Amino acid sequence: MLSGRTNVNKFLIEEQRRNPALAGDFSMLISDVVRSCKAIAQGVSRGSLADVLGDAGRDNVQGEAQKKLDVLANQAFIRHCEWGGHLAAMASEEMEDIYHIPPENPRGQYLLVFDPLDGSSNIDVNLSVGSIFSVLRYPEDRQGAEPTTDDFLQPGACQVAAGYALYGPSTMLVLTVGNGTQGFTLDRNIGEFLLTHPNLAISPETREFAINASNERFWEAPIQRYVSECLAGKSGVREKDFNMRWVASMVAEVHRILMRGGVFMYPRDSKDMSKPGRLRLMYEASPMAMIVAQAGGLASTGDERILDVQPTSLHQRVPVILGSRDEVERIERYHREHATGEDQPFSSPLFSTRTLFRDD
Ligand code: AFP
Repeated sequence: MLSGRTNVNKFLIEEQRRNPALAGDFSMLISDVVRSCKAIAQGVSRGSLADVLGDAGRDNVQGEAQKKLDVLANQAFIRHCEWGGHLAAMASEEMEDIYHIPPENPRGQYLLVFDPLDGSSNIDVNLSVGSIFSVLRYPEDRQGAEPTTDDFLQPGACQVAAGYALYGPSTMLVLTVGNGTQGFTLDRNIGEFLLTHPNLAISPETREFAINASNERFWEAPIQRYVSECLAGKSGVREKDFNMRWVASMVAEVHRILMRGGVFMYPRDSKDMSKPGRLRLMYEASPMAMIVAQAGGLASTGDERILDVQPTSLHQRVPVILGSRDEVERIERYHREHATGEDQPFSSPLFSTRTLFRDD
């Protein structure tokens, strides 16, 4: 039976008509990405039945153990997106260098960056995971030349589109092409993503935050201040009680924030000084920042907006604070106050330097 809902292809074609800057085969490129996500959803949902769980037996470029599904999901993106003629090159969390389109296929005007399976430590315990993607333009003056890593190093503000697929109780696709953020649900009966959550909007206020609290001792001071104020609840300066969540899958956390507000933090910490955060800029932080910003929220490192961060390498890490606007702005203020020393505890000279209360 026809549901009357817009499917993702119709949505894309209408967006492309509305915005002539979405040149060439833009809608067909996103359709290829969508097909990759459907294939991954199928593998994830079959789990043990398809023998896709467990370690692949090797590490990725980050030195993290690859899961079998990490590898399969990476292959799904390549297989579905390399032949259409819409891409100049691809890059992924699972590949050290950029992926060149095979010479037998035509090249297109876009670059695709993706995390094929984010939150993959959740796979073996059957919890939500997702795929994240970002579309950039292949610089015009480079058309025809062999793509290099430098072509990818564009700040998030240059993204043409960003999205994620969430493989949860239902499979959802959340997508922005720069005109709001839209949510689609996979109807498995007809194999299509249907628009179920048009124009998602993140409430500016929240009483919910998400952070891996086991890292507390390593957090930078502004985050320690923010979280301790949330934990103090009604009896503290915030004068309201907060709730906390941690799924350890960024896609699931961002999705919750799009649905009911909240703030997600993976801040800079001192656990490993060589890493300025855990999350990757180009295929985690930047696409999520665009999705969140298009839904009225904010994404920041604490010191600058994530969409403004100029990448210097493909697998660069970055601190991430995103979600409800008021909270992210507050955390940015705490960073500024820390930089100027304004957040130092107030110490009154009354009791230590004057003799008024001393027993001497
Ligand atoms: P994996 O994809 O390696 O499981 O990492 C997931 C992730 O990048 C992000 O999705 C989570 O928010 C974060 O890492 C979880 O980190 P912790 O392991 O510190 O909870």
